[in-house]
Amino acid sequence: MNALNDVSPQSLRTRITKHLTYTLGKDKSHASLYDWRMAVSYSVRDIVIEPWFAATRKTYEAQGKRVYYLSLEFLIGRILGDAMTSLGLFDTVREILDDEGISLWDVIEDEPDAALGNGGLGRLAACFLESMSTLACPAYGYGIRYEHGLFRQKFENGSQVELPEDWLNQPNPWEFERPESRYTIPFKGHVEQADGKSVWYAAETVYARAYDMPVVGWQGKWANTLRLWGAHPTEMFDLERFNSGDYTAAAAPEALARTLSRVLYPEDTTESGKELRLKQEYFLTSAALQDILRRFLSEYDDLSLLPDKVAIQMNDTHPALAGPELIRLLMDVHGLAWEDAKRIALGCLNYTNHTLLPEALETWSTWLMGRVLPRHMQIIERIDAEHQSETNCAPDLAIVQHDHVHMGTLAFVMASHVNGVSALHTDLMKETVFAGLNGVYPSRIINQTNGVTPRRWVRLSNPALSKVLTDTIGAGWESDLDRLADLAAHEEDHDVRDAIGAAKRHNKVALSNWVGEKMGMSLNPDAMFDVQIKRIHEYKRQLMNVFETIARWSAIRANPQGDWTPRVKIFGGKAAPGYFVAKDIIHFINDVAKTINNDPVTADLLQVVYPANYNVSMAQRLIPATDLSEQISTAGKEASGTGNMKFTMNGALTIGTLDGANVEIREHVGAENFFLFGMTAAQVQDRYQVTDHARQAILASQPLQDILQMIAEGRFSPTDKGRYLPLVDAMWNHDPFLVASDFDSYLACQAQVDRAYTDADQWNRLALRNIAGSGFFSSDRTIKGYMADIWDTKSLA
Ligand code: GL9
Repeated sequence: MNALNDVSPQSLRTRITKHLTYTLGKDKSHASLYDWRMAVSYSVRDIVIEPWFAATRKTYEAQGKRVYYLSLEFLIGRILGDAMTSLGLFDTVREILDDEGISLWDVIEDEPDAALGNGGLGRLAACFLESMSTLACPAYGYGIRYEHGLFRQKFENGSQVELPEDWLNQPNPWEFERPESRYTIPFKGHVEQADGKSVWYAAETVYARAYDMPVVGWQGKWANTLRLWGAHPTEMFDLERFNSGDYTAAAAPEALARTLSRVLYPEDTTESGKELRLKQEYFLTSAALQDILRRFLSEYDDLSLLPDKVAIQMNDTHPALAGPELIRLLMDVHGLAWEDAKRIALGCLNYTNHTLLPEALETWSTWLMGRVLPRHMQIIERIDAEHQSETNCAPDLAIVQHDHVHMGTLAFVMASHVNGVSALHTDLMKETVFAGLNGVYPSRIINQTNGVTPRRWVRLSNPALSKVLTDTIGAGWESDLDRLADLAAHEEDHDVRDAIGAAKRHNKVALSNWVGEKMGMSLNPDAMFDVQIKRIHEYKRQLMNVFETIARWSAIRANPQGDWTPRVKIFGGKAAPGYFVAKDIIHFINDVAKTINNDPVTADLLQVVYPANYNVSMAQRLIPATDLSEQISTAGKEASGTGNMKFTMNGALTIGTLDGANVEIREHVGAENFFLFGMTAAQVQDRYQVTDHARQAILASQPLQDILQMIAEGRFSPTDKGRYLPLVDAMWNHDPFLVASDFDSYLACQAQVDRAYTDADQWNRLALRNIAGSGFFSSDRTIKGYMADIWDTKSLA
C-alpha cells in the first residue's frame, strides 16, 4: 500500500483547512505562521498514519524479528520538510500555501529543531531510523523525550553562552502521547532473598510514559515508530499539603520525577559520572525492555524464542544496562533460571562502539551503581565472575575493576556482536582498547561503516543538485544511491559539469543571503567556501584550521597584489559547557574572525564566519553550499565522522587526514580527487613517543612560529593581550593532538587546494567524481549490513 494513492492536491487543501479550523480553532484570516505550520504538519502526519498502521499489521502477520534501537540520543532536527520530501508532497503543499499568501519556507523554518542529541552519534541514530523505514525493516527506536534538548548557543563578546532549549514549550504535532503505555521504573532500596528468588524493594519509583513519533520512509511505503519515554510521578500530587498552604512541597514529588527526562546531557566525547545520568540510562533501558517483553508476550508464550524475534542494538554504552536489566526481568519477573536468562539476553543484544577516546569510556563506581541499582550490581558481579572464569582472562579485562563498573566491557561481554563504525576504527578497536576482549571473544567484533540518509542530506537540503542528478542519471537515486556511480559516464559532458557548478553557486548565493540577514556580513559567492562544522573538540583540530587562516591572512597582507584564491572560512559547532579548552577555542576563532573581517587589506580575499548555534537545520544550509570540507582530526581519533559523507554527496571536495571514514571516502572517490595530508594512525603512535614533539615541530616550521608569535603578542585580543598565552604555551609544551606535527603538511595541502580551485571546470569535474563515488555512504547500505550481519532480519517490502 502506498500512502500517496489518495493524496490529491484538493484533498490536502481540504485537510489543511480542516485542521486550521477544527484542530487549531483558527479562522484563516487570523491564522499565524504557527497555526499554518501546525495545520500543515497535522495534515502531513495524517498521511503517514496509513503506512504506519499497515507496517504494524504486516509486522504482526510476518511473525518475524523486530529490531529495537536503544539510544540516549536521537538528533532528528526538523520533521516537516523531511516528511514532505519522503511523501513527495513538497510542490503540492507549496502551491496550496502560495494561494494563501504563505511561504512554505517560512512554515518549515517555524518548526523548532528536535535536538535530542549532541552530534554525530545522535544524528546517526536519526539517519538509521529513516533508513530502517525506507527499507521496510520492522524496527522501533527507543529514546528519552527530553523536555530540553541540546542548549542553544550564543556568543557574547566571542565567548559561548549556553541558553536552555525549549522545543516542547509548544505542542509537538509529530507525537502521540500514550498514557496507557506506561511502566514503573524502580530505583534504590534493597534486595532480599526469598525462596531462592531475589526481590528488589525499591525506595523510589517513576513512571515511564510512551510518546510515539511515526518515522516515514522514502515514498511513504513504510513507517516505523520512534518511542520516546517521558518521566512521570508515581506519587500523586499531595492535596493535603497543598490545602495546608505548602504549595512547593505539594508539587515536589512531581518535579523530582520529571527531572529524569528534563534535560539532555550536553557532554559529547567525555564522561560525566553523574547520578542523574545513570538514572536516565536505566530509565530508558528498563522502559524499553519492559515494552519489548510485553510486546513479545502478547504474541508468544515461550521466552526462549526471544532471540529469534528480538534484536536489540545498544547505541554506545549508554544503554549497556540492557544486559543486567534483561536478565533481571527474565529471572525476577518471569521466573527463568540464571543460565537461561543470561543465554537469552546475550542472544538478543548487540553493541556499537563509537569512540576509542579513553576519556569517553563510561565507568560507574560500584558504590553509586550499588546504591541506585542494587539488584543490577549483583547481576553485574555474577556476569563478571562467569566472564572471568570462562575466559580465564587477565584481571584488566574484568567488568569491575578498582571499584568501578566498566560499561564498555559489560556491553561487550553481553553482546552477540560488537561493531565499530568505520574500517579503520574497527581495526583499531581490535588492536587497542578491545584487543584483550577480542582475544577471548574472537570474531565478536565486526565493522559496519556509518552512512547518512540521502533523503534529508541531498534531496531535501539540496534541491538544485538533486535536479541535476535526476536530469542526468534519471529518477530513483534517492533509494539506490549506488546509482550515483552512473554520473561518472557524464564526466566529459561539459553541460553536466557546468550544471553541477551552477547548483553549487546557487546554494552559495542562498547561504550568502542568509549570512547577510543573520550576521550582517556580505560574502563573496565566488570565493571558495571552506567549511568546518562539528562539535568543538581538541582532537578535531579546529585550531589547526584557525592557524592556517592566520597564516593566510599574514601572507596576503605581506603581498596584497599576489595571485590569491579568495576564501570564506566558515566554522560551526558547540563546545560542551564544562570543556573549557574547547570554549577557549571558540573565543579564539571569534577573535580571529573579528580581526580579519575588519582588515580592509584582505577583505576581498579572506573572510571568517562563525554563525552561532550550529544545529541540524544549519547543517542543511551549509553543506550544499560548501566547496571544501575540513576533516582534519588526528589520525586514529575520529571513529568515523558522518559530516564528511554528507559533504562528499553534495559535491564538496575534502581536505583530510587518513582518519575514520575519510579513509573509505578517499578509496571510493579516488585518491586523485581527495586532498590528503598528515600522519597516519601508525605514524601518530610513533610521534607520541617523541616527548617534545610539539617543540620540535614548531622549531622546524617558520609559519607556525610566526603564527604563535602573533597570538602571543595579542594581535587577536588587543584589549586583553595575554588572553591566549595559555593556548600558545600549551602548543609548545603539550599539543596532545599533534597540531604542530601535522601543520606544515596541512599548509602545503591547502596551497594545493588553492591552485585546484582556480580551474573552475576542473574543480567541477572533481566534484562530480566525489558525488559519483559517494553512493556507498548511504545509511541504507549501513542498515542492510546490520540486518544481514547482526540482526538477521528481513525487509518486509
Ligand atoms: C561519535 C564519533 O566521534 C564519530 O566519529 C562518529 O561518526 C559518530 C557516529 O558513529 O559517533 N562518537 C561520539 O561519542 N560522538 C560522535 O560523534 N559524539 C557526539 O555525538 C557528540
